[in-house]
Amino acid sequence: MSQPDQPSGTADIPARATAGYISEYGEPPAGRWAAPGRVNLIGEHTDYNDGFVLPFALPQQTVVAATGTGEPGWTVWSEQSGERIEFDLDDVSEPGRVKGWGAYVAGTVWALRDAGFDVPGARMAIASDVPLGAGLSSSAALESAVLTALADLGGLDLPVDDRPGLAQRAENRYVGIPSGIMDQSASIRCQGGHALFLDCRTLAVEQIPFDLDSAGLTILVVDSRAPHQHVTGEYRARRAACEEGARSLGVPALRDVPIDELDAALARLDDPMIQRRVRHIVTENQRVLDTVELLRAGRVREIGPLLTASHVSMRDDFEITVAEVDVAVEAALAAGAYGARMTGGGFGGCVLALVDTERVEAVATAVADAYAERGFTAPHSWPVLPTPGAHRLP
Ligand code: GAF
Repeated sequence: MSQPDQPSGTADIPARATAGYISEYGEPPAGRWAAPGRVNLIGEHTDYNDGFVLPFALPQQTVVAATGTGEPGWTVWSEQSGERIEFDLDDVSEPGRVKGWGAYVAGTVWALRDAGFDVPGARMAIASDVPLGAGLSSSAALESAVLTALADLGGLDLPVDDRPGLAQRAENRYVGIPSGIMDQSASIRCQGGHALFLDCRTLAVEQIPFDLDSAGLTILVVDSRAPHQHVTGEYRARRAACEEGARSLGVPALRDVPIDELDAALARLDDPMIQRRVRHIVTENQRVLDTVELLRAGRVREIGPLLTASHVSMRDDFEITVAEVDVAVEAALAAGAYGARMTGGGFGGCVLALVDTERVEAVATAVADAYAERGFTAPHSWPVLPTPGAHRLP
């Protein structure tokens, strides 16, 4: 647990955004806005099937230090890239004009303008400790932090409930990534000490108390550091398979297949691959509902088997895991975790494990040892607690 480059989750990110702002623009910013990354406790690939998810926000966050300029045009410096970019109204007149990390910022401006908002011009400096490419929603954190900053600076009449959809639109339409609504919802709508139970069809949310401390439990996040390959292509393929399954079954979305009709539904599908995809989504939705029931009853430890069953379903039915995440899950379970699963879109990324707080070191060490035995790049592990969603910093 002592790797030097594990995410810090500490208060120095706001200070770094401020320092970057001052060094780039020669004066302090008007304000600073933070938005977190997320882990998804359970409910994977269910969001674009109109289903249920249960993420919580991480201590790792993206901070935007910003000032309105009073004229259309945006200048953005990013600590991670060391670059400063500029874009103007022309660049946000249609999707795709700004590329790279700047696309997430320009896309957010585009989505707001496209929804009819008068977006203020601004200078921004961005710092973050949400690991990139680890499946912890670094892009949603960036979109959400920028959106929150611009909404505040411009005094935009934009209810919190409507914000995730706009941030998602920036990613879907401007950047061109076909993600669902979960990550932006988590980054914007999560509350400290709670997991966010989101119905991705109605967008209704319930804040579910997730009190790990008083149960003597910890969620350990393990970054598998497996190289992400073909992620967007595989994600698109999973979406397409789910849509085909829903079409074949004559339902608007796989959310509409009740768990007690799953066997009959599977019997109506010819393609074994589509059967597996459908089974994952239908059983995963049920696992989210079961997890929520247990958490409502304060039976936190008992969610462990549901987490592990979710992993097995992602491994065998949805086929989105890789050796590194499977090994992390197996090693965590063997070292005493109550449950463990890959979290996020898949093909690498992170695993979360529910462990007794006193076993955190032992579980992290067991995973690191299992990686060393197989010659995998050493994993990074750190404990996390549910933190608040996007907000203005004092
Ligand atoms: C990625 C996507 F961005 C989310 O919308 C969700 O589909 C997730 O993968 C899988 O649950 O994070």
